[in-house]
Amino acid sequence: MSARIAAVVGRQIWDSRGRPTVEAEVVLENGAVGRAIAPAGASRGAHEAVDLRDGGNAFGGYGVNRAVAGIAAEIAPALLGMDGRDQAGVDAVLASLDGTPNKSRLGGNAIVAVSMAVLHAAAAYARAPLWQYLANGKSVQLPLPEIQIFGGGAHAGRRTDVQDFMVMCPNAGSFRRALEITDDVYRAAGRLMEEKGPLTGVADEGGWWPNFASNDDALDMLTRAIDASGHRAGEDVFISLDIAANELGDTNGYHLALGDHRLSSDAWADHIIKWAGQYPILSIEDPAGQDDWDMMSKVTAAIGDHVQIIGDDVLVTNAQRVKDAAARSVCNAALIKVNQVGTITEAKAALDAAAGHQWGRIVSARSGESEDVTIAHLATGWNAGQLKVGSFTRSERMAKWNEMLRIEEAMGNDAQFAGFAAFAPAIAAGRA
Ligand code: 2PG
Ligand code: MG
Repeated sequence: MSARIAAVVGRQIWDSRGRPTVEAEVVLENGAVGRAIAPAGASRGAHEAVDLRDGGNAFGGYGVNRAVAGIAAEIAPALLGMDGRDQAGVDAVLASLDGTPNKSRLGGNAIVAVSMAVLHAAAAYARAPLWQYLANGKSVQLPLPEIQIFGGGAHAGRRTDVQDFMVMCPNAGSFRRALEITDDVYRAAGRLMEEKGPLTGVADEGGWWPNFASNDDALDMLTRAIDASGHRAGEDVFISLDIAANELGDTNGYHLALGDHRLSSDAWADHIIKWAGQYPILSIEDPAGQDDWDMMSKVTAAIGDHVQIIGDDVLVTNAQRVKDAAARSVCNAALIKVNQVGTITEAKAALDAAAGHQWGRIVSARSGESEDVTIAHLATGWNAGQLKVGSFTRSERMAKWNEMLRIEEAMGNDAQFAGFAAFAPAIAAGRA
């Protein structure tokens, strides 16, 4: 039976924030089915693909009925009869059908759900797990997880300026062990937060709510939590930050709400460089606003030989921006979020561009998520080396970590944990 696309269905379901989102289901002629759910960001770059929302009063304006209607009226008729294994062909049709540079007409949410569902259907047709279908016979490594302990920024009412306080365990030796160590740190952090009081729950991605007087306090607490967990800071467990500085300013300077500091771009760069010397920091995402490339280059030049500097809002999973940023040594790693650009093919192109410059590659979830585990398979099958999902609580996050455990088990004796090999060569050589 053929792999031709026989049906494409969209529906409105609900995400981890209780907001509507798009689910797409694709059926091939032989009966193979693929299904995927669009995630949604809160701290978004200006150059990202745009979700189509209904607006108005219902569901806070977040409804996706128009996006779902577009799947039925335009996307399904255009894809019917195409070969479901022709991901590039399908994605090209989706992009040209939309016709806008940012997928705003049919909606990045509709397009990404369909693009990912087609990929799942093709893997089902090949009767292979998605990661294996993507690996296509090449040997791939299990990604190094980057896991949130405190969630701040736009995910926690801007309670801290820095958005994600995370940990990484590159010496863990296996994915399973990395999760076990992280669990020790997460629980130790909870105990310390409770002692300090008041413990006020969790942020959007499930990390502890950041009740701190300053960003430095949060870094101190995270370092203490690592020590209290019985693991060694800077050996077993490293700190990784997503500053998401786009939310704090840009070339004209940055505003830290904690303490009401205003800093020039240069002073903010110095501040971050100082943090990297004071704390066991291995990775820093978006130290600069999306257009402040000079500042980010300054940080990369100062510490990029031993600290991973990741572009997220700065690069928006766009292959051309990755190439431009590489030409100016803006960073040494790229965050890869399929819904930032809209299709699997375009996200893969950004990943390949980053790999071409020997950058680190981190496949990432969004702050609005669901039970969809596609990113676990992309991080593994694309041999990205790193995976960022959010915290170590709440099932929309745990679903991805648990899927990684199944993948690790399926690999059996061939399982290889990326560890320091997941970083740009200078960092890998210096730290390993
Ligand atoms: C990020 C993500 C995930 P959001 O900035 O990297 O933490 O957040 O999905 O809100 O853009
Ligand atoms: Mg980010």
